[in-house]
Amino acid sequence: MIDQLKKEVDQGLSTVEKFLPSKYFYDKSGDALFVKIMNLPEYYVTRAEHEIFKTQTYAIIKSLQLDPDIYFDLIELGAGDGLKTKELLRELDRLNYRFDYMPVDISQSALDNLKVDLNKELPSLSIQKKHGDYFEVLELLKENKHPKVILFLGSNIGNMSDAVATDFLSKLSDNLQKKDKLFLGVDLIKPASIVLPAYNDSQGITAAFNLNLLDRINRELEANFDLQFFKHQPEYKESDGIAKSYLVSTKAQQVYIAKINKSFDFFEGEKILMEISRKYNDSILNSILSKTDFTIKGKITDSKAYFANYILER
Ligand code: AVJ
Repeated sequence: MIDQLKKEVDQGLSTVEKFLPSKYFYDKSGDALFVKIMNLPEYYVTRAEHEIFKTQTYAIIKSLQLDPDIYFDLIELGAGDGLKTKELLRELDRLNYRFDYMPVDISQSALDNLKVDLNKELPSLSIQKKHGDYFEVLELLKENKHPKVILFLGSNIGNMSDAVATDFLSKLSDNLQKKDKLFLGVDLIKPASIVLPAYNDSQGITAAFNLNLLDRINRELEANFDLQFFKHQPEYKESDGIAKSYLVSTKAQQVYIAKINKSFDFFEGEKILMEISRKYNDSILNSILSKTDFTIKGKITDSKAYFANYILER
C-alpha cells in the first residue's frame, strides 16, 4: 500500500502537469471530512441521490428484476458510510430477498464502521467486506456462483476520465454474466452556478479535504509540504461538464519527500490537479457504453433532475 502511494505520488509530481490521485483522499481524516462534505448545504450530490433511494426504493428494486427465489450478490463499489444503500438494504431485507452484501472500499476504517453499523441495524444481513480500489476487486467478480447486482453510486465514476471509465466498465462487464446488473449513480451536467459552490463551500471543508492529501503525504511519506502556501481552486465549465479541483502553489517553493528521497519544485501559480468530477448526460454515458457490453435498461432521477441512477444490464 505504501509502495503504491510512493510510486503514484512520485509519478504525479514528476510530470509537467502535476496531479495526485484523488483515491488517496480517503484516510481517516479524509473520511471524516468527506462525511462533512456530504452534509454541506452546497454539496447537493449526496442529497439528490439519497432522495432517489428514500422515495423510489421500490422502483429501484423493480428495475433490478430480482428473482426472490434466487440468491444473489449485491456488490457496492465505494460503499463509504452506506447511508443511501441502507434505504435499499432495509427494503430488500423486509421483502425477504436472499443475498450477500459485499461493500468494497479503499478505506479500511469506512468498511469496518459500515459493518458494525449494519450488524446493529440489520442483524440478519450477510456482509462480506472487500478492501481495495475498484480495479483491484474486478478479479473477485469472476467467481460466478450467483447472479450479481453491482452498485456504483454517488457519482464515484466521476473521478475517472472518460477513457478510464470506458476501460473500467469494459473490464467490469467482462467479469459479469449475461443479465447481471450495474446500478450506476451519476451527477448530471448543470450550470456552473450550482456545480462550482459544491466544490467551493463557504466553510472551507472542501479546501481542507484537498489539503489533507498533502498532509497525508507529509505524515506517511515524511514530506514537508507547507499547507499555508497551497490554495484550493475548483474550476467548472458547463460546456465540458467536468469539475476540476486544483491546489495552486502561491509562491515558488521546493518540497522534499523523504520516503521518495526526492525534491519537487513548484513555481508561483503552479497547479496540482487533485480531482476531476465528471458530470454526465445520456449522450456521454451512451458513448462510453458503446465500447462496453452494457446497455441502458432504465433511468431514475431525483425531483430536481440533478442526479440520475441508470440501470445497466450486461
Ligand atoms: C465522491 C467522488 C463523487 O467528486 O463529487 C466531493 C468527491 N470531492 N467534494 C465528487 C468530492 C470534493 C465526490 N465523489
